[in-house]
Amino acid sequence: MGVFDGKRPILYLLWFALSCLTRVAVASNGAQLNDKELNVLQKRFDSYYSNDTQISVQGITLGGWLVTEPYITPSLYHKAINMVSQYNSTYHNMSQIVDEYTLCQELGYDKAKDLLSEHFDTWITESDFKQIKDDGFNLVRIPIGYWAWKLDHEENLYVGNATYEDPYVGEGLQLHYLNRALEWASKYELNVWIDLHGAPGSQNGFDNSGQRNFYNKLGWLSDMDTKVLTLNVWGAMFDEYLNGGNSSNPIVGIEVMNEPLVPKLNIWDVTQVYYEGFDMFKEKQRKGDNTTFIIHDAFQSIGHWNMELNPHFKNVSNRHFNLTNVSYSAQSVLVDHHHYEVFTDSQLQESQFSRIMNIINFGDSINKELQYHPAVVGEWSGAITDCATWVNGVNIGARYDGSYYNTTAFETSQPPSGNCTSNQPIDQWSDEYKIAVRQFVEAQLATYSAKTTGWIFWNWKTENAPEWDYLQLKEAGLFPVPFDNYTYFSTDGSGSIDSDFSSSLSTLAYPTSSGSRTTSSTAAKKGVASSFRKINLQDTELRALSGYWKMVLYLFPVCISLVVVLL
Ligand SMILES: *[C@@H]1O[C@H](CO)[C@@H](O)[C@H](O)[C@H]1NC(C)=O
Ligand SMILES: *[C@@H]1O[C@H](CO)[C@@H](O)[C@H](O)[C@H]1NC(C)=O
Ligand SMILES: *[C@@H]1O[C@H](CO)[C@@H](O)[C@H](O)[C@H]1NC(C)=O
Ligand SMILES: *[C@@H]1O[C@H](CO)[C@@H](O)[C@H](O)[C@H]1NC(C)=O
Ligand SMILES: *[C@@H]1O[C@H](CO)[C@@H](O)[C@H](O)[C@H]1NC(C)=O
Ligand SMILES: *[C@@H]1O[C@H](CO)[C@@H](O)[C@H](O)[C@H]1NC(C)=O
Ligand SMILES: *[C@@H]1O[C@H](CO)[C@@H](O)[C@H](O)[C@H]1NC(C)=O
Ligand SMILES: *[C@@H]1O[C@H](CO)[C@@H](O)[C@H](O)[C@H]1NC(C)=O
Ligand SMILES: *[C@@H]1O[C@H](CO)[C@@H](O)[C@H](O)[C@H]1NC(C)=O
Ligand SMILES: *[C@@H]1O[C@H](CO)[C@@H](O)[C@H](O)[C@H]1NC(C)=O
Ligand SMILES: *[C@@H]1O[C@H](CO)[C@@H](O)[C@H](O)[C@H]1NC(C)=O
Ligand SMILES: CC(=O)N[C@H]1CO[C@H](CO)[C@@H](O)[C@@H]1O
Repeated sequence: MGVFDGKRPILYLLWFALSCLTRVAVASNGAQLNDKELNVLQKRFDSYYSNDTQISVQGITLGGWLVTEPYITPSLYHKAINMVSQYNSTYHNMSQIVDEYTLCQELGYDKAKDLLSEHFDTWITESDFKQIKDDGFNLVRIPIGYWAWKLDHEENLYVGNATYEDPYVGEGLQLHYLNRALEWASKYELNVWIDLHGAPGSQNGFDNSGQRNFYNKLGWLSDMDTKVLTLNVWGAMFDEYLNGGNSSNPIVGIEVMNEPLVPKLNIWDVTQVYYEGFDMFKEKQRKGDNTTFIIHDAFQSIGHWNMELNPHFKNVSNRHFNLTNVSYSAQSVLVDHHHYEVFTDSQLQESQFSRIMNIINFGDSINKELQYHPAVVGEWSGAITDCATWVNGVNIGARYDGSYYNTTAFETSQPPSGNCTSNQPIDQWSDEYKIAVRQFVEAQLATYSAKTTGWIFWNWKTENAPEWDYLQLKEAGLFPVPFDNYTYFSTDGSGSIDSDFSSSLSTLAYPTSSGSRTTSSTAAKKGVASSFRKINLQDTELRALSGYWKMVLYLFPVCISLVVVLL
């Protein structure tokens, strides 16, 4: 999860233009949708629903497990503080343990290993996988840090005979749990997408990379050591997880780096290492293996990666790497976009209507990208504020109430948006807030299901950050069960549609041509079907899958057909 939603100039421009328009056209700036706004949105969503077989990733992330995050499991961090203060009487200040790096550093290897082992053992178990399956998800994204591939902490020895010094616990500990997770995923017929969430030196400075670094230069790719180690770790991942490994391997995709933060990193460096990783990936991937190479968009605008890693645009790839001898299609690469609405002041001040319109426009722009690469919204949440305790970091406050600016060196000229309440348990939220969150979740589900290769919610669970917590949201009735059982944006035409809308509102409801999906629906089915026939799933796998759509889902390249249609 990113602590800021990147620089997407085009999107913001779009958002800005749109929110200006909408504020003029729909006279409401409130936290709640008025009837007119609801109608506009319902109309828009109606154009999404059709009898198309829904072919999309419906995923969930197991964040805060193999890479810990203070806001997901604050108790782990409180325990660490207590442990340190027990043997160090001068330690009574939380400021030194703010991420997994400092947790390991302060505790020392053995104590950190004990604490983390207990966490790995208990935070996610087989029953989570069973429930993920029962709840209808078809994919699990599992974040892991590069330090899992540390071989010997005394020698600072890593895979590929690299030496790199850091305090992290590794030596195969996380891999043991990952392998167990893969067995559970196989047992419950869930696909897995592995996500390298932490890079040597940190690729973004967010605490979820293992190492928080708000103010200084990032370490990743700043020297050859971090790059060599990254390539070694990728090599180990590809050796282990490509080519089916063995019959029970449920891995359908490997995301080589989560949220590399450009412009704090150089875009050219990131692109270059993506190419080197891809070349290695293809070198190690045997014929017949369909595992997808996944890149995060590095906070670049939608469309930025269209021509990269795309065999139809060799003029673009040649600037970085000659893939002349590599056989691949544009569909071998999937682009992962993350989207949150809470990490800038301007996002926090949006009305509910413009927040949802923003999602709709985001979906439309990703849709245009699908003719180049499949694209998933690989992180999103129910959050409409950044109030969850520690979501911006240990001892860091929220932008929403201004406390962020009291606890960091960042400044703002904006007055606070409001007072935080969503850091409280859901039963203490106002009805208005609950409605806003449920609508926001529905809007994202509807949009990402119809307009993208699919979605992955962040996160499966947390201790006390309910807006980011699927299980708590579901329990409180703020996440649809099943996923398309909408309360506010109904799929059956029973929504409160007023057919007599003013033309300005209709334009708003249909800012782009609405035809592409509906007109192509029959063709889409044909495309999927014919591409599916070409994909000879092994018999065992076929038996393991129940519905037609699930079979299709099993393979990411499903978008091939969508793309064929769109072209
Ligand atoms: C889907 O198809 C069924 C039967 O063909 C039809 O009754 C129903 O109205 C259709 N729904 C939509 C949203 O088109
Ligand atoms: C105890 O904590 C203090 C303050 O955090 C630190 O400076 C010191 O190095 C620690 N001592 C030991 C033995 O870890
Ligand atoms: C904790 O330590 C930091 C610096 O290490 C210091 O800025 C802060 O004031 C301390 N807080 C308390 C409560 O002692
Ligand atoms: C690993 O690296 C060390 C020095 O860094 C070297 O002495 C050793 O021969 C290397 N081992 C292998 C198997 O390459
Ligand atoms: C198959 O692969 C999984 C995941 O890598 C591993 O846990 C399991 O032990 C392997 N099984 C065999 C028989 O090698
Ligand atoms: C590569 O070629 C495409 C058209 O084939 C063009 O749109 C694009 O601008 C070119 N890019 C570069 C970097 O030359
Ligand atoms: C591609 O393969 C050929 C034959 O093996 C080799 O001569 C050539 O150098 C390779 N090209 C690149 C860019 O690796
Ligand atoms: C932030 O600091 C300002 C100035 O000291 C203070 O007025 C305000 O109450 C603080 N806000 C929060 C949320 O702590
Ligand atoms: C926060 O609450 C206080 C006290 O109820 C109130 O005076 C203030 O206006 C509120 N701030 C915002 C931004 O809503
Ligand atoms: C849809 O959700 C409602 C509550 O919002 C629930 O009563 C109903 O049973 C759900 N439908 C299905 C098919 O589960
Ligand atoms: C990968 O897809 C191809 C068709 O695109 C299919 O022939 C092959 O069996 C698939 N491999 C696996 C392991 O499913
Ligand atoms: C990075 C690199 O070496 N690019 C070269 C790839 O091949 C083309 C010609 O096919 C050269 O123009 C590039 O410089």
